Amino acid sequence: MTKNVSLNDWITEIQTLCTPDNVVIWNGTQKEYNDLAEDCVNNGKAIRLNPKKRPNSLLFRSHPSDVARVEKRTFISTTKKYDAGPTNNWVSPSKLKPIMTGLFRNSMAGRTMYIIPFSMGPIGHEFSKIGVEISDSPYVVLNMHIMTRTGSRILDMLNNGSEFVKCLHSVGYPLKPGQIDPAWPCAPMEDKYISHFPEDNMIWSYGSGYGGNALLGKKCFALRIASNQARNEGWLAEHMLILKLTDPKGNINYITGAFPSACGKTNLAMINPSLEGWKAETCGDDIAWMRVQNDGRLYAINPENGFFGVTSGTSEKSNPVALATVKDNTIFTNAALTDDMDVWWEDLTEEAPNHLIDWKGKDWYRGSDIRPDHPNARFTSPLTNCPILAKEYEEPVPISAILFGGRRPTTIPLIHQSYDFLHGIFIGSIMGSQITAAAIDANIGKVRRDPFAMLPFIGYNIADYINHWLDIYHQSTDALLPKIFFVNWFRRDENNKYIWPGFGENSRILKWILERTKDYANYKPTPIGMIPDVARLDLSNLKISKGALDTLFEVNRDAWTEEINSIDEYYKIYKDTLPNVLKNQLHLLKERFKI
Ligand code: SAT
Ligand code: MN
Repeated sequence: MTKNVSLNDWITEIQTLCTPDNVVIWNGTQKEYNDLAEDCVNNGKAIRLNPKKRPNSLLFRSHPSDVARVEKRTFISTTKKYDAGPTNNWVSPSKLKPIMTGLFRNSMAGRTMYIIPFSMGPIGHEFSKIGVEISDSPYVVLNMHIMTRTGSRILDMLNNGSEFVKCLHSVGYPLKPGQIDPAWPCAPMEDKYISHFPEDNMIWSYGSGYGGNALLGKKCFALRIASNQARNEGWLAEHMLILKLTDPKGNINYITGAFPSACGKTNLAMINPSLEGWKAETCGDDIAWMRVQNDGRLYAINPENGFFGVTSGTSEKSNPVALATVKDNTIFTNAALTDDMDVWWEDLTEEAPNHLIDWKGKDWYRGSDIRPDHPNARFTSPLTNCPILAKEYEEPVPISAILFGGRRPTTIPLIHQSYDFLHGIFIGSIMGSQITAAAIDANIGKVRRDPFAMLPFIGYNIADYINHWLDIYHQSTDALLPKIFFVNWFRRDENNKYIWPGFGENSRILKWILERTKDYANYKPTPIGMIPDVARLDLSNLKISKGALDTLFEVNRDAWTEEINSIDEYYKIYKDTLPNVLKNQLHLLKERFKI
């Protein structure tokens, strides 16, 4: 097997428990990838797309019940309930481990068990961490191959004794001899468990094959387990994109942005600036690992190696770079299939083709009142497919600004800046957003608080998480740390239409943000923070009415009185653990409004 004793012991333990038919160690070669992809096509698990249109690309269709993350079945399992905190589902390890051991027993019968060594972050980098995912899903293997650095290079590090996070995954669908395997095996909802054991650096995921439930390097490791490691080691694991911006004079700045799932992180990470002379390049679109370095600045690196983006809404207008990114070597999940064996999703073209095969494998005709693709359909593409990937994407980059944001139809202006870092922590803590299809939830569209866009991803007690941001603050000073902003591209008018054009036009706001990081005076103080002096905002060549601008930058006292009441109400989740920084900042906000 391997030369890592603890890895060998674990593999033997899991093999004995799950009783797979075969065991394969993933070496990470292109040939292995091609062979496994071909197997999936031959076994009816995947469809090969037209090689002339979409070379080396596959379409998978999930089971209709297994289409997104399942937050209700996601657990943080710590000895003490306090350590999971009020925002996580908690079950003690002594209760959860026996339940899940029972589920895992013989769960891989009739299947191949893959052992996937992987690195989150560039191989061997001081910011990086190693994991090993054991999975019985070829879909997971193919996706992990794209999303992480996998294979023998990591095995070499493990052979030299590297520590690793144990990531165990099964689709939860053992096969009896002769039983036919469905295209997308998975377990019923009540048997799905996405469990994290931070005290053991371990993840057990059972019953789902989809995205963040199953590609364990992503949300489970790089956010939930890594946020625990980050707390212990003094850094941050955040749900943030990383963007490089070069202004017309050639000045380079990097920003990060935290937005909940399916709120435009990928679009912002691949922005095509409308402002002349500005250049944007992508470092990451979903996760940032950040550390204060010796110069007192906060540096960020993308631990992933690929994009797992939402297809829905991706078009030449909204994100031409993403379209170029998915042109080949891509896995699509739950997109619709065209007659010429290519993929289609809502908004890809203005008009849908006449005929498609929908994500459930059924004929679909234009004019149908159901959509042909799933709203959480995804593409998996290597980072290196991105035509504007920054050359330094494998290096930590110093961050000038952190953006927080979400989908808020009312109340929150297009942009405001926090007065200082502590006020920024407060702004992160009160973030809210309309619920999207990225998680299975009946309340799509309803606004929920999603602090730091990390609500489903903080792997420990949220009060400690807020205090950890404070610890990071104490590692440096306001002058050197990134400036913190709150953006809302999603403000709507009385007819429920978006007011701000968004996408490339967001570069106008990014320009103001970078000016503010250099402290150019263009701002107006308001009780919630600093907003642009609209007269001096770069709105060149943009058609937008004065009324629209007034609404976009309005700080309405009545709406904010309601918002403050709702924050007071929301903060009750902390009970008596509400961190002082939040208490003080809420008090200051009320004072500024004279409430
Ligand atoms: O399915 S994932 O969790 O990987 C994507 C997302 O929800 O952001
Ligand atoms: Mn995400």
